[in-house]
Amino acid sequence: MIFQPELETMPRADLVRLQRERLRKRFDVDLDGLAEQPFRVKSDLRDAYPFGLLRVPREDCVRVHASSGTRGKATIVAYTRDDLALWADCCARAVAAAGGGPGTLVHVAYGYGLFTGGLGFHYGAERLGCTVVPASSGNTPRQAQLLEDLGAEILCCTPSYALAIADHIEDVTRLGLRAGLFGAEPWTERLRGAVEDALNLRALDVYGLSEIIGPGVASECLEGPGGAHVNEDHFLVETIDPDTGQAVSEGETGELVFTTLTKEAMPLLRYRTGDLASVTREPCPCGRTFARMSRVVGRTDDMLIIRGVNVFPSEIERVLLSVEGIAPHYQLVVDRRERLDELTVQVEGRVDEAPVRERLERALGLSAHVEVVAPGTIPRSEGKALRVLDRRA
Ligand code: DLL
Repeated sequence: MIFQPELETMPRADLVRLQRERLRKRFDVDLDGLAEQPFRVKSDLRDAYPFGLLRVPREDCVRVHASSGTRGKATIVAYTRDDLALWADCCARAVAAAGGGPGTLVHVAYGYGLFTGGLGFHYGAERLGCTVVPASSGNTPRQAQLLEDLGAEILCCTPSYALAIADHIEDVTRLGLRAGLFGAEPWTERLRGAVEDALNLRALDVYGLSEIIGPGVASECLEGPGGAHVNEDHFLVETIDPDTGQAVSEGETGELVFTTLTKEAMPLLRYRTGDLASVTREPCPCGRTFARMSRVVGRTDDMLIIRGVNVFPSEIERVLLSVEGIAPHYQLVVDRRERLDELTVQVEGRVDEAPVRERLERALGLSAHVEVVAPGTIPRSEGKALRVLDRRA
């Protein structure tokens, strides 16, 4: 189902016209001159903490949220009533694209509170007319129980939390789940397969960030997996070379940059996300005309440099989950011994360490220790998984 077909399937020429009008109105900037505008970055938000970037009186904001602050101090974002409405629309589009509609039972296990995941999906699903189970995250055995008892059809949580919930499900055939809206953290195609097997559902990627709105900046549809439709009537997307700031060509991986076209409280022009992905405007079988972004393949700041070798955690995940018998739970520990960096990869599952080590070495060009630990040893996350423990600092 398409929630707002008049917008989501709009001919691209009309869409560009709408973007042009909105950009002019909001920022007094012409679309053709966008590339000359300066970027905004995360530290602009930190410097303006908490309310320095508000473009409306604080009293006109009806809600605040915060970014998770995993990399430094959290930043505050604020919403007017109309901001909340457009956000709910975007999340309703995501739930509809996952097969939801009025009456669909939607279980929300993203954290409720300052994090945007829980309340974002909550109001999106309500907006669509779904029956929402506002479980929030935590108390994982009860999550499993609720899924079994109430028969939710759509699950919303981080992919790592979906796996943690699956640990507590005795008989997956007793679940009514059809689809899941998973995001807020990087995950690979391999992990998608693991989540789909563990919960017997279609796992869709949903992308977003607090600074831009929260979840619902982009979301995958059931018909055209492999790309999340960017809600381009609200968010203009660019992909740039992170080193030069110049645009990369369509389909090439670059850093995602967003401009909010409609937000009132905290509009942002050319916000650099740090997230690396590619964008295509190829038509999608679902009929939506919005551009699609690939999975986030990494962040400009999550690259590990170990003994001079550049390593992306997502690359390690891809290698690990290609090994038969490895469970989709892992942690990377980076340490410094006798002035040399060491990478230890902890995994669970029924595997021998030597072949995993060899495969990692071949793929990364870096030797790593592999430790197969007892099932349940690696901490399960209730939200964003903490995959890397860097003990060097
Ligand atoms: O994580 C918003 C969200 C909630 C998105 C629920 C999806 C689902 P922040 O806490 O501000 O907001 O973190 C934003 O998380 O810049 C990415 O690095 C990462 N991220 C979000 N979605 C994905 C995804 C929410 N689908 C930061 N794949 C972003 C990879 C993602 N990374």
